[in-house]
Amino acid sequence: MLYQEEIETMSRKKLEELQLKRLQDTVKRVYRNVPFYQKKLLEQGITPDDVQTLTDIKKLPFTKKTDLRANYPFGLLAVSMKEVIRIHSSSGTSGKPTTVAYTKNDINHWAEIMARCIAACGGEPGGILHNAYGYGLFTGGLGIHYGSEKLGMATVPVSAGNTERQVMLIEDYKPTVITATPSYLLNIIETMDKLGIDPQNTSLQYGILGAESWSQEIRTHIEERLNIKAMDIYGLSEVMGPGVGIECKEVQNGLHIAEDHFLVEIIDPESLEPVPDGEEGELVFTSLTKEAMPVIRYRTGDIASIIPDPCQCGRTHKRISRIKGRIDDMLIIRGVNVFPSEIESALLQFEELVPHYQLIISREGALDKVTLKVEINEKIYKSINQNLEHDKIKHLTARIYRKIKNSCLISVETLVESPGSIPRSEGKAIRVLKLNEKHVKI
Ligand code: DLL
Repeated sequence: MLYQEEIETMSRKKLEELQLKRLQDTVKRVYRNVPFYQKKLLEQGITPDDVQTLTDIKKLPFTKKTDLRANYPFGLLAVSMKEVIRIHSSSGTSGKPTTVAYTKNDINHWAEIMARCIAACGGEPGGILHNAYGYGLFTGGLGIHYGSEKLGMATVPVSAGNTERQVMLIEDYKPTVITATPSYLLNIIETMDKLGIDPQNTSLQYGILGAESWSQEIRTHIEERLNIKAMDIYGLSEVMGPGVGIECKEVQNGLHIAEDHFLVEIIDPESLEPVPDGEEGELVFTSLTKEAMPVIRYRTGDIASIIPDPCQCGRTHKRISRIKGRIDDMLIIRGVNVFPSEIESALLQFEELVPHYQLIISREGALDKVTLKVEINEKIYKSINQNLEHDKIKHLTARIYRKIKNSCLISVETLVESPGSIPRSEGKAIRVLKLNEKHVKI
């Protein structure tokens, strides 16, 4: 269903006219109201009048997460605090969190964008949506919530955690749509198994999953286990929250960017030049309608590419590929670059394993060392009499090692563990554990 058909299928020409007008307004607003941006623009010898076409975006400075931290908490506000009606915050791996703020219009736009995302994924007015994203400072819970209500769905604000209760509510309320991180949904499926409930036979039809990177293989696994269609949703607090990009249920290939609200660029993270469509690079967003905390050319640290072909669903907004991972999460092992999602894809091919794993990065002299922890399923565990020294396990370990070496070109020490030994996620899974880094979670 198209929630805002006119906008979602707008011709490129009209869309670009709208984007230019909104870009010009945004640049004027930050130049006038945010000393940080005024200084940056002046340093580059630019005034808002220099933005005459969309390609003039290239003249504008980039914004990074460190800029948000340096201006913590409210230094980048473009409105007075009296106009702010919501504050969210995102966790980071070090130092202060980043804080974002919203005016009433910002919240309304976000709800509208999220409503069309949910509609693009099969949600309909009158249906029931089970929202298992965390509520709180994280943008997931409330972001989805407002969109779901706006669309007219009965929204169950269950939040993350208390997984047995989640299963009971799914059984009792019979929602058609579930929203959660993919790793938490895996946890919910596992809990259904434990409770003797058949995941194939719930009322669920669609999943809207994101907030962390997940491979196509995990998607297939979730779709088969739950007998649903699972769509990818992308977003980040600094730019808005969930809804910046959404897959459509018709095609399930690439995420449509809400281009009436965000200008998307993909750049080479080294040269900072745009890369051609179809090539991978770092996603950069400029907000076009945000009032409280607009961002200019925000470098997300996320790797994706533009899918140049028009989408068969009829939406004209550009699509990006699913996110390969964050630049910070890329492992560089003896000169080879690997994303955890690539290791995940390789692991999902082993029927003996459950889809949970952890990569532990430690230092060995000057080099990074990776240990991969995986978990066998109950059936195999029973068949080897719970003896992890069994030859079957040695053989499995060697096969996993070889598979990763062949498909990812790196050697990882592989540890096969008993069922349940890897911590289950209730939000964003911590798949990569860097032993020398402090992880600050809020
Ligand atoms: O995770 C917003 C969100 C909530 C998106 C619910 C989707 C659903 P942050 O906590 O600020 O915001 O984290 C943003 O999470 O830069 C990506 O690295 C990662 N991320 C978000 N969605 C995806 C996705 C929310 N679909 C950071 N695939 C982003 C891969 C994702 N990574």
